[in-house]
Amino acid sequence: MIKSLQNIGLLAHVDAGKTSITENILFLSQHTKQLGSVDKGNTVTDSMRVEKDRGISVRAAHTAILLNNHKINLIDTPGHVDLFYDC
Ligand SMILES: Nc1nc2c(ncn2[C@@H]2O[C@H](COP(=O)(O)OP(=O)(O)OP(=O)(O)O)[C@@H](O)[C@H]2O)c(=O)[nH]1
Ligand SMILES: [Mg+2]
Repeated sequence: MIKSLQNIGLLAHVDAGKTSITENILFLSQHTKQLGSVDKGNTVTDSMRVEKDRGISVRAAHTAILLNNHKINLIDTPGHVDLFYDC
């Protein structure tokens, strides 16, 4: 049974590390078996072809973790301002 639900949006300037920290949260909470890298194009939230090729987030991506029955939604947003307004 889920005890609580929190929604966390990661918002910061371009290349601040939003996608990298999301990837680390997933890995360190044991929701993924390998730590992906933006530079290798294998993160969970930069899943579009254009995101992998360019190493930038193009659209907001949702993922979630469950810790001791507390669910935390993570929204990894793009930092490029022209893309941010498309979220
Ligand atoms: N030195 C250093 N580089 C980092 C760190 N976190 C991320 N990077 C690098 O910074 C670059 C951008 O990281 P991202 O995680 O894509 O940053 P982002 O905020 O999601 O970028 P956008 O979504 O495009 O705005 C990549 O080359 C990462 O390897 C960090 O803690 N230290
Ligand atoms: Mg990103």
